[in-house]
Amino acid sequence: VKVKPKVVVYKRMNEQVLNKIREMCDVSYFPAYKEDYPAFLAALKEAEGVLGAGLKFDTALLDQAPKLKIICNTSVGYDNLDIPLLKERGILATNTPGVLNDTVADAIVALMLSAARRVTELDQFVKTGGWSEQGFLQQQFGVDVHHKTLGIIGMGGIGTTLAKRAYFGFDMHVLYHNRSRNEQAEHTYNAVYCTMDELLEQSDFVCVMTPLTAQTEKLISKREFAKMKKTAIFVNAARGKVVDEAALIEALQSNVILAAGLDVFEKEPTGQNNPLLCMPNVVTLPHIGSATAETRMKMAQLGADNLVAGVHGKRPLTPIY
Ligand code: 8YV
Repeated sequence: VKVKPKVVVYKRMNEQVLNKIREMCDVSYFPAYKEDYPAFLAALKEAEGVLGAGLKFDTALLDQAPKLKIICNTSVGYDNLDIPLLKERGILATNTPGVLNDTVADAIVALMLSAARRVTELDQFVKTGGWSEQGFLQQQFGVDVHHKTLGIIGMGGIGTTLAKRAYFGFDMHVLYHNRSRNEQAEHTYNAVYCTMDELLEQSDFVCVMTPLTAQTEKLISKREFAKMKKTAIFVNAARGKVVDEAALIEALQSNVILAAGLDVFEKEPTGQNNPLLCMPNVVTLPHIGSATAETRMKMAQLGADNLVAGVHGKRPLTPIY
C-alpha cells in the first residue's frame, strides 16, 4: 500500500478542498495552529508539505521541519517566505496569483468610492439620526471619482485589473509606476508610465499595490505624502508595511491629503488605539481584499493543487521560483 505523504494545513480551509487533499495526503489540520502549537510543531516535524497563509517560515521554524519539500501559500503575497533560504534548502514555494485579481480590484474600488463619497461616515450619520430637515441637503459631501486621475504604484496582476475598472468603468485617466513597463495596460487602458513623483503630484487617487519586500518597506512615507495633492485619496490593499503608518496618520491629521481607504495595516489585527480607526475620513477593512466565498475557494483549491503536486514530486502549478 502506497504511504500517503504527510502534510500540514495551518489555515481554516473549505472542507471540500481539505477532503480532496486527504485523498492524496495524510493531512494534519490546524485551523487555529497557535492554540495547539506543540501539536502543530510535532506534525510539522514529519511534514513534507505545508499549506496556509501568513506564517513566517524563518530558519528556526524550517529547522523544525526537516522533511519539508514544499511550502504553499493561499495568498498572492509571499513576504512570509525567505525565498533565498528556501532555494538554499531545496524547498519549493508557491502562491496563488491571478485567481484573486478581480476580487481585490473590486475591494479597492469599494475603498475608493467609500472614501470619495464618505459612505461610511454618512451611513453612520443617517443611522444615528443625524439626517434632519434643517438644511442638511444644502451641504456638499464628497468628491467625484469619474474622470479623475488614478495613480497605481505597482502595476502587476491586481493593479492591471484595477486599471481596467478605472478606465472603462469610471472614465479615469490611469498613471502607473512600476519596476518595469506594462505594455498591456498602456495599450488597453491608455495607462501612462511615470516616475513616482509625477504620479504622486498628478493623481487624485493614489493606490499602492506592490508586494512587500525589503525594497518596498515604507515605500510611501512623509516625503511621498507631501508630494500628493491636498485633495488626494490614498488607498492601500497591498501590505500595511509598504506604508510608513505614522507618516500616514500625520498626513491625514494635518490635511496633507484628504482621505484614505485601508484594507491593510502595519500591525494586524490593528489595535483599538490606532488613530486611523478614529478618523471619519479613513475607511477601514480587516484585510479582506480577496475574502469572498468564491475567490477564497479558488485560492484554497489552487494552493491544494500546488501542495499535492509538490509532495508527489510533480511541478506545482504556480511556483514562486
Ligand atoms: C490573503 C492576501 O488572504 O493574497 C494575499 O496576499 O493578502 C490575502 O488575499 C491573506 O494574505 C491571508 O489570508
